Amino acid sequence: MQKSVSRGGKPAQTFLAPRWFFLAMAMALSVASYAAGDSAQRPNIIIFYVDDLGYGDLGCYGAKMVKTPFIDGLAKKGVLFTDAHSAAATCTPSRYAMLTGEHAFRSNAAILPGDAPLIIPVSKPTLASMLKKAGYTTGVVGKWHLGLGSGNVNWNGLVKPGPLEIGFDYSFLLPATGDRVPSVYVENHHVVNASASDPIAVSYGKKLYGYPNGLDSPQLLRQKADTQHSNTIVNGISRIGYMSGGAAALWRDEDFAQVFSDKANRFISESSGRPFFLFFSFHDIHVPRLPASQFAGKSPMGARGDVLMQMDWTTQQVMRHLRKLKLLENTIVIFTSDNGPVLGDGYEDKAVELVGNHRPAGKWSGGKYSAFEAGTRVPLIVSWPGKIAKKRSDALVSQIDFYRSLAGVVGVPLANEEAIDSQNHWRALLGKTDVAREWLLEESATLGLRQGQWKYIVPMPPGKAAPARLTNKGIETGLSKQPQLYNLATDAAERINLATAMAELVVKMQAYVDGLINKRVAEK
Ligand code: NG6
Ligand code: CA
Repeated sequence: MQKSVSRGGKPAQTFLAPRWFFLAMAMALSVASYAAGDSAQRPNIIIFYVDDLGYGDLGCYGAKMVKTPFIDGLAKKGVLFTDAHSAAATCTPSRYAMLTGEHAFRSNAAILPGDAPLIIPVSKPTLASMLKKAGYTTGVVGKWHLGLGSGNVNWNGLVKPGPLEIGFDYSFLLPATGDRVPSVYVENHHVVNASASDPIAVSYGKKLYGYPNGLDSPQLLRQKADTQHSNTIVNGISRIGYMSGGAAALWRDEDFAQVFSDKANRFISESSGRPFFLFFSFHDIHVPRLPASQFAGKSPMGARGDVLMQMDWTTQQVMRHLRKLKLLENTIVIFTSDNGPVLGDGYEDKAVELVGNHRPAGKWSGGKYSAFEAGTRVPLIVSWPGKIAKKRSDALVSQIDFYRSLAGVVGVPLANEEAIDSQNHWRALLGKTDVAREWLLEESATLGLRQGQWKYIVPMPPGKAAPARLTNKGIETGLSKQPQLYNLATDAAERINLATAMAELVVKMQAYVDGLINKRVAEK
């Protein structure tokens, strides 16, 4: 369509308008008819999104020291993926990418403080708004970490824009992370139990008083923390950032699993009759790890093992509820993680000391934050009882593909400028084929490109601080000032850098990355 070209002085739009009009009408009709049609038949969709769960952390992915029987059961009836990826090695960029179908580097979305504004523009279509168009009731329960408000949010008034402005009908949130203030729940537009007589203030700069902080009052702490996590103490745990007020609104970390599963189940009950989309976003197994009493001390791996068990239980609570409502057969369940695993992440909770033989990342190197494979290679299980059979799939897929894949399922046509990094791999997600992505981008402090067995890691630019392959906190970053090329088929651990020996492939893969950085529309 050359809409700017004109003939004989007349704007070309005059000639094109009727075609656009018919196309637009056809699109509108197809959506409307789908939305109005047999909505009862359309599958419900749940994304269980665990925080910081590693490739090797589940029984069905080889874990021995910790038991995850319920999720193993899901895998027994569904498709278990061995080469599935979050879009990034940290939370905010992964979530941004999954919900928008666009890589986070395009809008510089990085880990956010707890007072950050919403980073998804309200004008941008999202996975939730797309499904809403198709007649779905949409909800998000749990960790958000995509910002709220538009700067200087008033925690005592209307907290918006947020999920409700980008396509969700219902939200019950932990605004940022468990280790960041404000340590309160936000339901739809309001802090739960906010009180005008005890107003909430939040700061990520200036110190606020009202609650003790970790540096001044270490004797009040239940877990010792690093300096970064040593600000406001809530529930015996110091967090990142300062907060005052809102005493009646403060959460108890030990309640998260119960509170979130109750809220999710209520959302499901209230939406039955219409198809629903639930984004169930765990706090587990992120720090601070404070399991409910029924899980505390139950695993041989300390707090990290306990919250893994709790995460398994939480999934079961929601799935049991589905069974009770007889919705199991008509619900697609997608179970995955926002980034790879980490042991010590700010608190002394014995995760490092008690890990024993357990390998949170399985056979891959790195983990959360890392450019190595375990940064983004995470568990993915897709289950749809009665519709898909048990299978282990080696298809290369990304969470960024949920957008176009699900749009295909519910029949919503997408513009070329929408979800530009997303590809429709629905057949692969259902285990009907092992052919999916030819290439896949892994985002961390740099970019990595997968093509078949090859893994290329873009070197850090000369101006950036010298990266360490291993930090003093034991985190294998995978960053280097040199290009890195690995053959994952023979070198899963990314130890033998072939970049010099295979310089031509490096040039090709870098050119491919450059092309992806510059692209503006979805691929056909
Ligand atoms: C980091 C925090 C880490 C964790 C992470 C976010 C420090 C030193 N580390 O900045 O503890 O909160 O942010 O994790 O502050 S994520 O899973 O949400 O990406
Ligand atoms: Ca995370």
